[in-house]
Amino acid sequence: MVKDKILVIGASGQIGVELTMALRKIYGNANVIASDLREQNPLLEGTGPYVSLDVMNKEMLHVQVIRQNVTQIYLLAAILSATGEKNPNLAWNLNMQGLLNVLDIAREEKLHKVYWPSSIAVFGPTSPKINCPQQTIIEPITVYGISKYAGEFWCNYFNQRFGVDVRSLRYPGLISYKSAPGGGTTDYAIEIYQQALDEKKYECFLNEDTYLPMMYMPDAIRATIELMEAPAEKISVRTSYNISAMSFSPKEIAGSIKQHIPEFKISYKPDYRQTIANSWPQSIDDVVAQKDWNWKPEYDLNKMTADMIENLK
Ligand code: NAD
Ligand code: AKB
Repeated sequence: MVKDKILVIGASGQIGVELTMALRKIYGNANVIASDLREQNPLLEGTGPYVSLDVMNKEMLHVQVIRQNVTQIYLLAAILSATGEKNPNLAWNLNMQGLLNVLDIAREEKLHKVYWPSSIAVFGPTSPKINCPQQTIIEPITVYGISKYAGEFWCNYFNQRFGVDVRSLRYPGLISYKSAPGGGTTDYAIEIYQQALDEKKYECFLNEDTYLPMMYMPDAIRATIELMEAPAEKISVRTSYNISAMSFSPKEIAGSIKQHIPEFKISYKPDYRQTIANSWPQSIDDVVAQKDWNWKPEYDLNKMTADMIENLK
């Protein structure tokens, strides 16, 4: 069997830290190279190789891939929905050019596999709100969503035209406690736990009945690894797979927290992120992922809350 050498780009981010640690457990510390534009996350220090790398610098990226004998890339560097609306050009450039640089190098160097995440942000106000299917009307209204939708078709194109084995998931909002989130609309569902513990109160930037699809990080990491380890013939979707775990509103997550911290109080002050949230589906149908590679989540809202509070304490 050929030994894989993996490069994680954006390894210091919310997903990158936990995905790098999980990949190191499977492939061995020395075979998973963490890289990012910013400094290494303290949780990764001493656990394996780290290189400072800008995904926009294609030449440097190419040199690293050749020098380190990289065979797989996980590309996580991106600008998320809320930050993207503040700087649309930057979001478009990074989200598109970063992906094209990786796909080009994957084709030239015949990499075994590439992973690139899409998002529920591809969906827009005209998509079905409840159990939004894999294939449906897709008219995103954020620059982030537009870049993810275009990216999905670039992945499909590189697979069909050049045989690049690139795989992708449309993550819902991801909730975790190990590393901070990077500027998304769903970040309230992370901040709320820390504030509930520290302040016993939280002012939410979405209104109380804003339902969004969400997932706990352990499920997201497992989904990513299960997708990447599935035999290629099982992968029928080369744009990006819908995956789902739970759907809740700020009022419901507050209720779940109150079971552990009865004095917790939530108030609401919606801002520009409300418009973004309103444009997304409330829940996702992931039947294709279930059928193709047996996707099944483990965490619901209350199980996640218990784990978040236990760990944040
Ligand atoms: P994040 O912002 O926490 O991490 C992104 C990392 O990329 C950061 O550490 C950043 O320093 C790095 N980066 C930025 N520009 C770079 C560059 N030019 N070169 C190298 N590194 C660079 O984001 P995340 O939440 O970990 O998201 C990772 C991926 O998953 C993104 O594609 C995102 O769109 C997608 N996603 C995330 C969520 C979520 O809820 N976190 C949901 C859906 C999709
Ligand atoms: C965001 O809110 O931008 C992300 C996402 C759902 O892609 N968490």
